[in-house]
Amino acid sequence: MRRVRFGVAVGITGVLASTGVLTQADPPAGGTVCGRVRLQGGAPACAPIPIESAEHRTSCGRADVPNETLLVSADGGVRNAVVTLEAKEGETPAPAAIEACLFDQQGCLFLHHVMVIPVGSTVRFKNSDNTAHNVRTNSRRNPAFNETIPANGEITKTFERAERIEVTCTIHPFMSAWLVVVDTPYWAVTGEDGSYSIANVPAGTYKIRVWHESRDYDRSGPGEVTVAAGAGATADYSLVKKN
Ligand SMILES: [Cu+2]
Repeated sequence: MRRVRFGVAVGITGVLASTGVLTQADPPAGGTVCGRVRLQGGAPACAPIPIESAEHRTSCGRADVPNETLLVSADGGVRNAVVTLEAKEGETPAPAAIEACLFDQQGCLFLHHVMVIPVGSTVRFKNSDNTAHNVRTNSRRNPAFNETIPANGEITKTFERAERIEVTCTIHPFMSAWLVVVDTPYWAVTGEDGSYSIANVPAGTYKIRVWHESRDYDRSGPGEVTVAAGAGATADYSLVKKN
């Protein structure tokens, strides 16, 4: 498996994560898959999450934290949805692992609410606060852990299997985030407006999946996408409230 140093796999596509640091031959001419993930109907009010403990309010320096479980732009774009492509026929190429992805805690928040990493990647779970945090992974396919990270400390873990992992801090119950481990090089995380783009995808037909942490919504949109060399393909999705 190829390894990439110093990649930052956050809020960008897997292809971009490795751009500029690989020394292999240029990838085959490919196309781009792009689109938006939008919420159907009105966005629910997501009030900040109050910090109940006076001790935590003092150590965190705040009275509440933003509720990041469903971030929706003014025109309905859904942030932090994960879009992945898998080859429909034949093997999907193995993604390049990334060393030292930074999963930081600042201001009693996980700095990135959703992070995508390719399988085999190593993550630095860092605590940039002056108060202790904890990292607990509710994982099944990768070894689960539950470790305290002292103020300004960090721990390093490697994730070898594809899995969507909820990450929490057992000290501060209002802290949660997601680490999404993917076994494809073709992925993206939607931005603030719900848009995504996956570039340099070799021509072919792919299964396309959209994941968002909310369990209250179904995804509506295409299940596959066909990419032509040098061309763009659009795949838009809606999150539809379950009955
Ligand atoms: Cu914490």
